[in-house]
Amino acid sequence: MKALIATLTATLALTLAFAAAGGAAAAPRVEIHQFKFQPAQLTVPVGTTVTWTNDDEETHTVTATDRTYTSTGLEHAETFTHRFTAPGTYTYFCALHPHMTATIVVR
Ligand SMILES: [Cu+2]
Repeated sequence: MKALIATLTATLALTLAFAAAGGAAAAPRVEIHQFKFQPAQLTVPVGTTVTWTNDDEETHTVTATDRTYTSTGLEHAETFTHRFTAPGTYTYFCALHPHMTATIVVR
């Protein structure tokens, strides 16, 4: 129990430090709006968690082109997050509307 509390405390301290250091850049967002991911290309540092929000009334998904991750069907106002842990160019799309594509560049 003591170890768990120590771990939680350390995690919280790290989270707070990260938030203080990163500000808005630490939590980049992609909006899904009128059948488009906006921005269509987003560049983030390694270790960043990206949050997608579905602004449409239509259901959408956030699905990696290489299928390494996918959201469930996101209803209006629902969100999905994914953390990018290695540098690269990651394309993704909506499994329900495959013409909807976008890219996360991780540096
Ligand atoms: Cu869609």
